[in-house]
Amino acid sequence: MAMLSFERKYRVRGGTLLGGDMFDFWVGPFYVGLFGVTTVFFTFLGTALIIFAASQGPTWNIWQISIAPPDLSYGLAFAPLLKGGLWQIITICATGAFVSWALREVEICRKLGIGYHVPFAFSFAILAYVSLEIIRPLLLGAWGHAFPYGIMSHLDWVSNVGYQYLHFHYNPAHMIAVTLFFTTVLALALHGGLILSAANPGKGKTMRTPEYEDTFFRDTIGYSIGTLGIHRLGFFLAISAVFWSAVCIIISGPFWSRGWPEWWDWWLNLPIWI
Ligand code: UQ1
Repeated sequence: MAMLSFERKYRVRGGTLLGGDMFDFWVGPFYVGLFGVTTVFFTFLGTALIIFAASQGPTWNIWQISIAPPDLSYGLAFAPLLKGGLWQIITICATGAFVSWALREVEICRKLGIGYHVPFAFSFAILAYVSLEIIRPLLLGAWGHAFPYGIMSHLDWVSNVGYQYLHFHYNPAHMIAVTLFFTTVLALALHGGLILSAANPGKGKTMRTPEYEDTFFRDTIGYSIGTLGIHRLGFFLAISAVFWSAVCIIISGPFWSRGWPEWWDWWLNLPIWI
């Protein structure tokens, strides 16, 4: 079905989670919904506050602008606006915008009668942000443990927090996360390559079918995961990478405060070495 007639057929009321029919409409190609309204609200307020916070800082150099969380001494309390309070409100706006976006995706899935896989996957991206900016600071007892909003400053934060644990690559959950990230890009490269190869057999030749794709992998490694399977694998690898990233940073501090190389002493301390 052509896209325009398909949209006419499916642009019907219903599927909303909250607000009933009140915001159940489209603006051009975009579905709005209550969560479209809240996304726009949090995004505009958050962006305006970022620009205002930057205006109160020492520079307009895009690389150097930084909006820092409150000092550790404020603990989990609200801080004055120019001493981390803006960072706190910006964080509320960012989380509100991300969650609104996910819920708007859910409403669109419900309208279309499709599964919730896209908002489910996106919720892992939200988890990554929330782990760093909310869950870990809460567990450590101060907003000052969160990262600052700045292009270079957030990179400095990552570097500093890494060195605080001496050598972050010895963090076992970090090892699992990195392995999953690399495996994700390997899977996407194989899949992208395979699809393009079947779609481009050469000038004047007809596109190849999935049997050709399966056969390529059966011939090379004796196994094909299948056309649906490769997408299940990609989905699993990608969300697992984010999940273990969240684990690796949340255990750093709240559950292990020494250097990560030292964590491996459990191996040397096994009673099997006599
Ligand atoms: C694969 O087996 C497959 O099925 C035909 C695909 O679908 C199009 C793929 O994209 C890829 C990459 C594979 C190979 C993957 C594994 C895990 C054997």
